[in-house]
Amino acid sequence: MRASKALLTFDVVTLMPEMFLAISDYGVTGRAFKENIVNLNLWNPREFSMDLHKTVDDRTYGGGPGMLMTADPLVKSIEAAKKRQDKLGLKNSKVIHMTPRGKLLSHNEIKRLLSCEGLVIITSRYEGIDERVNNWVDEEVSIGDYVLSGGELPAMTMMDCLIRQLPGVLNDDESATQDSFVNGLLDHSHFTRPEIFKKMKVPEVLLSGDHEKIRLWRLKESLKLTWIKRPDLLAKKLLTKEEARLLEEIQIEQEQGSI
Ligand code: 4F9
Repeated sequence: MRASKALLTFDVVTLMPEMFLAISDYGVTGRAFKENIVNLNLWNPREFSMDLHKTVDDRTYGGGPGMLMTADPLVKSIEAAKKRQDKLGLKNSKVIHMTPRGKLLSHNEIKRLLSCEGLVIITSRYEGIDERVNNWVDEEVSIGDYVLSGGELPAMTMMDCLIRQLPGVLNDDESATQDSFVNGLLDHSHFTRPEIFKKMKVPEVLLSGDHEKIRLWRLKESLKLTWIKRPDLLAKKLLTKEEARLLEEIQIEQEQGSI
């Protein structure tokens, strides 16, 4: 057990707290929670509902289909969660609502959020939340241009991204330093045993033991994959001299029809 304080504390507001077992009890993230590198507390607005039936939703003013999460149980949950984070003395704690209208999550956004020691994450169900709750929200985050059945999976997506960046979570073998997006490029392709699979061979250079040659091959692969699959990423990236030279090679090879 880790004696020192967690690096990141999540307080999640959700009507479906059991869903978060997916992140707290499994794999790399499960290990991080077990080792207390990260902490998770769950706040169910239903427990803050004042009426007999523990209502947390209602029809929208102005009519139309769908229900909204009402303000009072949500705000009570947020305030309880914030109070707990304040008591822990967490620096730069933020309240985030997972919503399709939020700022798109990216590796850069994840790096920015890593400056927070505490996050209160609101996950909504139904058609969303009463607009007035936004007076308690610091940031809105989206994981992509699509609508899900609720904000829980987006919250867990963001939490997983954050957790794997924290020191001590990944071991050397799992290191995130060479992941896709870290250097603004897609990861290169990978091969493992056997050396020949259904007549397909592993690229010779990877068996050469020449680390500099392998580094260059991988960088060129990264550039090639990014150029083919995600040219938008390349357009945003400042290339090093070496990268620019490799990209030129790739473009010439492509014109010659060898890619
Ligand atoms: C949240 C979708 C963040 C994408 C929340 C339904 C959502 C979402 N990114 N969809 N509730």
